[in-house]
Amino acid sequence: MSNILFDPLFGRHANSTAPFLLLEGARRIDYCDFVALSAQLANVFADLGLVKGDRVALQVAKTPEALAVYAACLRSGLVLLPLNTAYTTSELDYFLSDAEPRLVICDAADADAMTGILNGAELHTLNADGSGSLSAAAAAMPTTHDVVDCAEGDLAAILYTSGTTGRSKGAMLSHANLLSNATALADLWQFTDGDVLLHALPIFHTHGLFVAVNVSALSGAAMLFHPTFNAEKLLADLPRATTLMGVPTFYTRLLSEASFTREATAHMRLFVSGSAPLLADTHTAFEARTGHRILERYGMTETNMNASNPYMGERRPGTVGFPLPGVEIRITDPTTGAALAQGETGMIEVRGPNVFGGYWRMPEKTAEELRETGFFITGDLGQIDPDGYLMIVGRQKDLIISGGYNIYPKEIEVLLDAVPGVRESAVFGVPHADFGEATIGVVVPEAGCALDPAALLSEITPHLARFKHPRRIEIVADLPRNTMGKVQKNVLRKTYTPAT
Ligand code: MCA
Ligand code: AMP
Repeated sequence: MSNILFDPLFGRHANSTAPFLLLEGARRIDYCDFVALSAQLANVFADLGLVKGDRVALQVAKTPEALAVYAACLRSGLVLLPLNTAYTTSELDYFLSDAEPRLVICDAADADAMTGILNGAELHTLNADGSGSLSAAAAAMPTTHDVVDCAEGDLAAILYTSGTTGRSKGAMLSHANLLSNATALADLWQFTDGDVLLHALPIFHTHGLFVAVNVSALSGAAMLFHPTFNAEKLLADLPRATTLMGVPTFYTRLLSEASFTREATAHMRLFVSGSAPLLADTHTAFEARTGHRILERYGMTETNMNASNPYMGERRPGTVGFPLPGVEIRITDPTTGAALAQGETGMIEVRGPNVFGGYWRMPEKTAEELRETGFFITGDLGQIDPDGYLMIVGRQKDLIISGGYNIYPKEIEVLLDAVPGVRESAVFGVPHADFGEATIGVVVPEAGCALDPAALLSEITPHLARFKHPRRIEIVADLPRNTMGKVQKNVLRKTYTPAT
């Protein structure tokens, strides 16, 4: 039997008493115990009749048990569908009806709401303290389980990423996608079993789940596993860590802590940033304060990580470094797709073993973004400097990134436009000191209609995860448009900057 992802990540540690998860209050879970828990969970899934290729939806707090569900899916050949805990029932309804999971796992407090949208799936509960029906069922199971054969193309996970024009798309990630990326990153960033990663990211996205967890497990490293990002708690654990991975908001928040000093970070080996642009100013301030240069890298849900600044060598602010080993990056004309010369600005396209297989049950969307040649059209605009460093200079896709979370304006505009009395709306991001970007909506009323921003917000927010809520809504007479009639969001951004 061989499972190309589970074996190197977890299987080979089945007898290891090295620590894997370091938790609050001196609690620790060793690799062997984690692997045993994954076997018990896999036995629960098998008992329910789940078979290779079935989907398992997971919307729960960050716990060791939740992470073990991921490992259990890998060893069973099941496809994990991790879901942001902030999603509302109407957001979840779409994901569950599209992905058709056989099993849904949620907090007991959400079980009633979830029951209404299960669509025939089984339901188990898993709470923030690790209790729930799933843990109870697992406890009664043997700690051995025959790992299911999984080859390169077998699906490991589906991660939803919102569409710029319509419905969310499920990015299908294979065992080989995840393994190749973890291998490249662990090697490039020189991870070893002596590392202790401070893990304060959520585990329902690529950064916290695949980059942080896979790189650590592949290297036999331990993780200080924090349920959420809390600067004070993070600082308290810093002396035990060797590495940290975060979104830029982590770093700006740490810089606002007086106790985050050169001395406090002297023992650290590596700080990695990604998921959103790290301002060159933050990079510089961080180095001035700590003496460390943050290593910025660039990735996407569809491609895992594409590029990274070097571990050895110059980490250049405002750039995301070089393509990862085995990954090709080219810059093309966004209209014609023709390759551009080095130094010219255009669409960033990516090809390599990291690139996903397509969108779940959306062949047309896949064909629009994934070329037959294997190049994925990222929607990010970039340029390669004379030394080969990739710079992301903008985004062609209409997207806001707030604190590392993606917000697709279209999703909010559709809701605003549906409110009676609204003629049209535009949603966009403006610079924000903490989250990088903050979401603002401008709304044009129908002739003769009086609209109230607060009332508009209360109409749309029940349908949207909290992080997608516009921080401000303005009522305007009309929207700025170019000669083609397209709304000029760049003009709106200028008008409404700063955010408050
Ligand atoms: C929380 N809020 C937010 C965000 N997070 N609003 C906008 N954007 C956000 N990112 C809401 C809260 O619900 C709260 O609402 C209010 O804003 C203030 O929250 P606060 O307590 O300040 O925030 P927090 O709970 O401390 O969270 C901030 C955070 C978190 C730690 C930066 O957002 C986070 O963990 N972000 C990481 C996201 C991530 O992992 N992205 C990777 C995606 P109220 O006013 O009701 O209290 S993977 C990816 O992008 C690719 C592949 C890549 O390259 O990595
Ligand atoms: P997601 O679809 O959530 O995986 O978000 C991927 C997007 O995040 C990319 O297409 C980029 O626009 C953005 N992104 C990720 N890392 C960086 C980075 N280091 N700098 C700028 N943008 C980034």
